[in-house]
Amino acid sequence: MLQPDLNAEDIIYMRRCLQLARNGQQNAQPNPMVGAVVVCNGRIIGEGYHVRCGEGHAEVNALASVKQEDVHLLKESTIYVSLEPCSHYGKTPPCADLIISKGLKRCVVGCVDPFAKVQGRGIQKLRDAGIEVTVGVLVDECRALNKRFMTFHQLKRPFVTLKWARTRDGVMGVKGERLMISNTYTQMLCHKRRAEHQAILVGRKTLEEDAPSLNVRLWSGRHPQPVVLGSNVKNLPEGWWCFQTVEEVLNVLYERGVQTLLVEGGRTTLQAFIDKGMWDEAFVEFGDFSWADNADGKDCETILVPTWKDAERVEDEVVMGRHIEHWKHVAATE
Ligand code: AOF
Ligand code: ZN
Repeated sequence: MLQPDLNAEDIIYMRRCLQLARNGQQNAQPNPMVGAVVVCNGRIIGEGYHVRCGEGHAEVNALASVKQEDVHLLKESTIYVSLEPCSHYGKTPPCADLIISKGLKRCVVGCVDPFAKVQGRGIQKLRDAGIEVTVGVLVDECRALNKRFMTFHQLKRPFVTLKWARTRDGVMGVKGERLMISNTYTQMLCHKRRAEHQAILVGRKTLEEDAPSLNVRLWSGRHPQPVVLGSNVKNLPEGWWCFQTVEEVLNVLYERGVQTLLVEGGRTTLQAFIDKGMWDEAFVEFGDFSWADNADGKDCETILVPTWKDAERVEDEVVMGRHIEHWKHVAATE
């Protein structure tokens, strides 16, 4: 979306907003990461970001950071925000009202807030109050930063991340054996990944055979809600949720406000999400050995990696020499 009045200065300050917003990565969720910058005649007089869900929004923090001696400049200033200022009373009052009451001259917005209670109403409020509003500066980057939040509100389902580990020859498991592919470091990464999701899911077979705890032990952070997919689940651990189908999982998680779901397997479960097209990104860890070289002539039944289409390789992560491929679903919202 190219705007006629898009200028180089707007891009520079919006970049700063994005940089500030990322500081909220750990604690802003399930709220979006948002950054704001107040600028007067080429000088930044205030900056802020949304630190923690439940606390002040980016605009509130940016305006609060303006020094007493600069307050009189607000009437000539522009406020840059990576997400549309809110128009609703949530845990905090509307940012659009605050911007209006402070008398700012102009507001530059990165992208529209897809949250049903906002969706353009913040921008409208500002315009109705006579503030000049520019929308869509670095729009793709602003949306990508909060891709999980965007997916949740636009597609009305959680953002789904798939994760598995494989040997060089494409084996992700062996029947009746515990095949260890990850090492100490990639296990830590896996726990970090868990802490970044609100819910985590495995299939019935994985629950019964591996009895995983699915919590965060090797990293610090919140434990995701454990979920199992499958019918006739025996001995559901306390506090776990159980659903029969992919659709039911996604619908109920959406209704319960769960924005992110990490699917850790096994193969049948991963394949079920892939076949329905219900995934957004995937992390595939490559072990440092081939099953065939290590099988010692044993006649075991191997479980091969899922098969997929519409998957696009994005970038690799390398953790202590281990390769982790990062893929995204091309139909995913971004
Ligand atoms: C903004 N600036 O920095 C953020 C916004 O419960 P609340 O009051 O915190 O409101 C949460 C909603 O506000 C969230 O779903 C999203 O629509 C918007 N987030 N808005 O103006 C911000 N973080
Ligand atoms: Zn707000």
